[in-house]
Amino acid sequence: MDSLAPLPVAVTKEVADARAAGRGVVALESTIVAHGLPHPINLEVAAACEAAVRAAGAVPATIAVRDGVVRVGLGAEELATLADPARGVAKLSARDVGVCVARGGDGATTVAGTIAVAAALGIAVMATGGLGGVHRGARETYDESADLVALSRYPVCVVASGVKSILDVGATLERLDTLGVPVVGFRTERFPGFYRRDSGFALEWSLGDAAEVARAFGAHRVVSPTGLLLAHPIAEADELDDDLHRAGLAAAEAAVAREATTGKAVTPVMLAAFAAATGGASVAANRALVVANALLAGEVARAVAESR
Ligand code: PSU
Ligand code: MN
Repeated sequence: MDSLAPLPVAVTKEVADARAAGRGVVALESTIVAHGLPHPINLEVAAACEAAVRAAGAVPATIAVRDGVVRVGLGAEELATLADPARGVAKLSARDVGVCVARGGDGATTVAGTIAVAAALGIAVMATGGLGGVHRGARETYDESADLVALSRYPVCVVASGVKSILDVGATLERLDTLGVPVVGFRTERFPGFYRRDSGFALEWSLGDAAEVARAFGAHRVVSPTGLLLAHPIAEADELDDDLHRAGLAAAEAAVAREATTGKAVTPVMLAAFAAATGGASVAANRALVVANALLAGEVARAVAESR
């Protein structure tokens, strides 16, 4: 059985039963809860994502570290702790998980941290809102999310609404190409723009249903060790208005410049500034897209499980 042994791991009964029965499991990240969305909407979104995975007939496994234990599936108390801004839990990329466990700490996993754990456990599908990527100005700062390298390293199908639109989308797509990560649209030939349906970039591949995605990912895994990015656009009704989106982007960039933000804080600071500048409209869009991604991930996980 795939495991994280000898690390301390706590798997919920729901997830353990699903794995034993060969049912579909979807890994969910926890950084979006701890650092990506404001309190208390973050808690509501976490619950809605889990419900969406279940509605698709799969089982959600939200991943985090609590008291040095890797948690696969979270209870209400653990979620509340993560979601509480006063606790200021650590943001764990793949490189941070081991150190946090050894220190007995608490942390929320990013996409990178989540797929590192998921891959070790044999969980093949994960959902998030928008993948991290190459930041604007990376030519000077070298700021590129470890999500990209993690996707090139761990065989997990990540369902996301493209990458966050605060990023340099073109540069991110070039890096995914270099890293050998397939980028596949779900019922779209345009790379999604997170809060918007179209980032302005075309896709080479598009698939039409979950079974087709499961087949494509299964075939990909035979010839490559990388994960796959399934690009799922936000629903038309939930898209952020174009002018609001532009205002949000400007505010996000201004906030990072004003506060001279660097490192792990860049993305959370940008998302918070974006939310303030759009009067919370970006939070509503983020909620809608991540829940829709969780639902689709549940369908893909089911199809993957059925194909085994
Ligand atoms: N998607 C969202 N909101 C988020 C994130 C994704 O809709 O906050 C998080 C994920 O955890 C992702 C992280 O891995 O943002 C990227 O952070 P960074 O740019 O520091 O790698
Ligand atoms: Mn960064």
